[in-house]
Amino acid sequence: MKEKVFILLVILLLLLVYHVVRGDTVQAKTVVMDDTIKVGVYEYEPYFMVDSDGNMSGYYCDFMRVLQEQYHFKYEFVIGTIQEGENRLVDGEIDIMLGLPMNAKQKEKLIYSRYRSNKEIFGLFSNHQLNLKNLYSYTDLKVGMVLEDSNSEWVLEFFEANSIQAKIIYGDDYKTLIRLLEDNKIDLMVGNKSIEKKYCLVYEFVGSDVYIAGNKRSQDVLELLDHIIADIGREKDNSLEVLYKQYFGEVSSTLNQHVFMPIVAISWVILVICIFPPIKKRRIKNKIRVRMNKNQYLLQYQPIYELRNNRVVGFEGLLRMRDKKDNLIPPYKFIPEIEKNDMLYEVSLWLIEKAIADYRIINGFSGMHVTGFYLSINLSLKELENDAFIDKAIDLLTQSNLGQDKICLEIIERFKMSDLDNITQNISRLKQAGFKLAIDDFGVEYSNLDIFQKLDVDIIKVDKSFVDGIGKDSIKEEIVIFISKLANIRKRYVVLEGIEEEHQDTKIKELEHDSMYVQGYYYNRPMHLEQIKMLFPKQSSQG
Ligand code: G
Ligand code: MN
Repeated sequence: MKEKVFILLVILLLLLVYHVVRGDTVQAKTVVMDDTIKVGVYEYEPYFMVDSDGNMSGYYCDFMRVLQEQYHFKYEFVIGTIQEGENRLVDGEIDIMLGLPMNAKQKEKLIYSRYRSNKEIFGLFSNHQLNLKNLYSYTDLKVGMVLEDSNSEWVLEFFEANSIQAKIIYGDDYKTLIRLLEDNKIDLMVGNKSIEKKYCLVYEFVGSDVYIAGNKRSQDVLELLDHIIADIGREKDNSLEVLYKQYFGEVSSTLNQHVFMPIVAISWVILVICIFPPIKKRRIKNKIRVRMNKNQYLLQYQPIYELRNNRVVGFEGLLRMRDKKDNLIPPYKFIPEIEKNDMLYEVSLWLIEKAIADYRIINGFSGMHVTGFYLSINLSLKELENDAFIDKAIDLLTQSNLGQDKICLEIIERFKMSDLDNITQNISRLKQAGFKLAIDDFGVEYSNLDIFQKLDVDIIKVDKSFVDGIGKDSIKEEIVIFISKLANIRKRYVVLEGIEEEHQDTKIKELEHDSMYVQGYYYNRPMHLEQIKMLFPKQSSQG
């Protein structure tokens, strides 16, 4: 850690020296620019607006004009979303982009001007008279945000810090959010201060600085603009300052950057050491929330069969992710990120909601309404131990009116006996509310037969490692037989999972008893909802 700080300080010192030398030579250096500079902008009042006749106006229009008056160069605007602009910049289709925050996604491929174009004021707006206190009383507060907006992170952080429960609805742009607000589909939206005249400002934020960004090939363009801005800054009646005042009222301290350079540099050290890691975490959290919101996560389902009559009695929902190219990503590639960023809590709630919705769909397919038919999802022990999580899970099920025993929570058996007391109460609350409960991967690690007695669960899922031993390893096979018998006596169901071969199926059929279920690749791989519909068109409904 000490080394890191030392290296940073050296870099800083070099930066400062460079800066001083450069500052002295600004005037001496002249840059000749013949080509038209392509300037990326995005529509955002009052920075850049286009009316229905295609007339452009706003701060950035005037800003570029002021620069051009100082030093003649040719430029044209290329309009798009922030994301499009960033991509165009990386691909070299444009030379610079106005108003890009430092935390742009592809920032390694970009360079930034020394001049910060603005410090942004934005806020939470409503079309009702609301104040901050009102927000706490909402149980179902809906907040609109623009996807990929760097400001969203601050707002999410704000909600989290103030324990305000909010559901985030993402829109593609600010116009969409305003429409949602007008239609009362959202209670609040994140927006620029310019809409303050029309909507009630509930809370004001100061956003991140935005810069003029360039790519590796447009370094000379950025230098030119920096020089022009510095030149204007030296004039007595600084026309950029006048312009800024005209749009934003107060004087932007960012215009006289030279004075602030050491301060800026020191804040960078603080940022790198203390603030970046939490921001990164918040960004990942936000990304995970966007994925939930856009249904980029999904459940694939694997059938669970009742051995006695080959009926499907349920499905285990397995979490998958779809990437931008529509490929399915396996869980080991994305679940660690969810866990590391403490998002399993939210994702697990999302899973419950998803399973409830999917239950209604699958149960609508012919033959899928046998007695006891259920969907199960996996839950970690950490969530089971969390009382707040249990409250929310119960709320979701109760409000859905789905009924008893339709959703099963599979809990991975990784607990020691000492944990049991903590969780027995939560298990009984969940059961009372209508959840089925299963112990997953039973037999591994702290296997303890007392669990049969102590935990009031409905289903025991015997770990695949034992099932693999059927016909191969007599001890493992005996364990499977023993657990199955015990479960039968204790009136629990048993699921033998991970059955892959015919001989296992044959052997299991010899052991079979009334409450034995099976699951595995031998029967089916996990599948999408549509595949379920096609694979089981005529399963007879019994019971
Ligand atoms: O721990 P849990 O039982 O929830 O794990 C389920 C995982 O096992 C899923 O990822 C699922 O795809 C996988 N699975 C299900 N059936 C089989 C099987 O027959 N063989 C193997 N190797 N994996 C299986
Ligand atoms: Mn499972």
